[in-house]
Amino acid sequence: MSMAYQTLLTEQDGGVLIITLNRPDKLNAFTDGMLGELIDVFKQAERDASVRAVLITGAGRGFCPGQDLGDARQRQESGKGLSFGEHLRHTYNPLILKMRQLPKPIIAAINGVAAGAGMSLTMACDFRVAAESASFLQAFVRVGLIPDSGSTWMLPRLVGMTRALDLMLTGRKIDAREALNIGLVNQVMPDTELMPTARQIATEFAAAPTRAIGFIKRALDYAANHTLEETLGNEADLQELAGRTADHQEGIAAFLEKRPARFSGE
Ligand code: LHQ
Repeated sequence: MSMAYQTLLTEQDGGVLIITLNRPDKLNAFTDGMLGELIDVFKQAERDASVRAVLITGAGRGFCPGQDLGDARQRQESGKGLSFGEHLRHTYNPLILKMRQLPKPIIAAINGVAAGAGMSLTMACDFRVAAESASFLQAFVRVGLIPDSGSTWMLPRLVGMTRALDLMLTGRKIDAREALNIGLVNQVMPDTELMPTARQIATEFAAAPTRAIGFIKRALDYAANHTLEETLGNEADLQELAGRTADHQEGIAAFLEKRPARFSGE
């Protein structure tokens, strides 16, 4: 996959597409342009069968501090452009849905501060590795806003209501260790080891049975909003599909032949 973007760097390494948010002087704050490019790159990642995992990180010392507040104020002052509600419906909401519905794993390598919608972006990923110097804040309340971009859905599911309320109502910043302790991230690495570790994890995911991973994401999102009875039915439907994949055949063959499986993603 090769694409030229203004606010993102992209690189494909084997089956891993690496996306770097690239506005380092603003800690990679979201502009409309960046949000549009992110939606585009995730659409391309979905279409391109050679992409079997996505790794997302930030350039420079920040991961992403959420909406570019300079942009947001300009839009309000000019009286032009979309209202906040329309803005969310046209940009953040489709991006977050695209990520949750991408039938491939998304790994976040959180290299620095993740605030507001930048923190939401990390939570829309499937696996989070943080650098020791990373930090997280639900910055929204600090600027008189409510958590958006899926934060109200993801954060309590990841860390529970007590902690979600604490973080959302106070907007306090937590460090990577606290994020690990409350279950917000999977791993914390020394800063210099963040990218090598995240690339290794993404490479392993890219060699996994991709279709099963897509079905697992779908099954969990379905289960979050349905009854046990409905969820059991959905599991049966998705297992039917998983059972017909080449990777399932390969998994069984490899087990019986006592060798490592070579999954094709088919
Ligand atoms: C920034 C930003 C930023 C612009 C740092 N914008 N420049 C959705 C839809 C509709 C409307 C509104 O909102 C949303 C969703 C949201 O995301 S709302 C929440 C928006 N985010 C925030 O409120 C966080 C604002 N940033 C901060 O609180 C701090 O910058 C953090 C704690 C993230 C980092 O602090 P420091 O490490 O001390 O860095 P810094 O503050 O010095 O920032 C470095 C530069 O980045 C600086 O620029 P400058 O030109 O002065 O060097 C900041 O202005 C810029 N920057 N965040 N969101």
